[in-house]
Amino acid sequence: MITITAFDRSPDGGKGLARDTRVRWALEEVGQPYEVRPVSFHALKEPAHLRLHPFGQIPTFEDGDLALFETGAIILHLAQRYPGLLPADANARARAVAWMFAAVNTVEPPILDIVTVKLVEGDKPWAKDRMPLVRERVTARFRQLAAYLGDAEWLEGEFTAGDLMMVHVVLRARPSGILDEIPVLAAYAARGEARPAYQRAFAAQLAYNTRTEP
Ligand SMILES: N[C@@H](CCC(=O)N[C@@H](CS)C(=O)NCC(=O)O)C(=O)O
Repeated sequence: MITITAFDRSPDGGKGLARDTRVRWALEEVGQPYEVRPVSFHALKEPAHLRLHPFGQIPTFEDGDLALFETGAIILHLAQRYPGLLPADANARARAVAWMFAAVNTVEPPILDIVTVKLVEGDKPWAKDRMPLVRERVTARFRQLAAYLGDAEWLEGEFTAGDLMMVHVVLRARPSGILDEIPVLAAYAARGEARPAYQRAFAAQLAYNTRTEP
């Protein structure tokens, strides 16, 4: 049985922003059952978890004697192992993988900066000046992505792991309001959210994060 880790209590309270959601989504897309092992913030930095994830983060992925960290690697592994997330044509597969890298390496970093400025650097005297610059960088990336997407449904014709990763990444900008300022991308993200596999993944993490027992 595949086991992934997730926050014991996600800071977003179940809005689907934590990165276990994208792994759950990929597992749902390829139809693989999985178990979730919750990890507390304290346990994240303990030796047992650090052996699985050198940086003390979630999610991780275990299947038999394979242990993985990094959502890009986990989702690429799933996409290569099970049908449903990568096209059959070799060049189209390579393009889909390029979009996975673009999502985590080009689009996600400025989005993370918004959270950093707000939550980590919010008390610094320069935080107020920095925020508009950081937001502008996210907006610029989003405009480029929206220009590429145009009126297409997905980035490369059919839905791929590249879209899965990109949709989850752009959703992380929703709380900032920037996603809704770019209707093409907001609609793209909504198409991702409408997929039954996403719905199941979202519902599972929401149910866990809103449970009433301790
Ligand atoms: N690049 C990593 C990022 C993992 C990551 O930042 N996870 C967050 C949760 S979404 C985390 O564990 N944060 C707690 C911490 O860094 O202490 C990936 O894509 O898997």
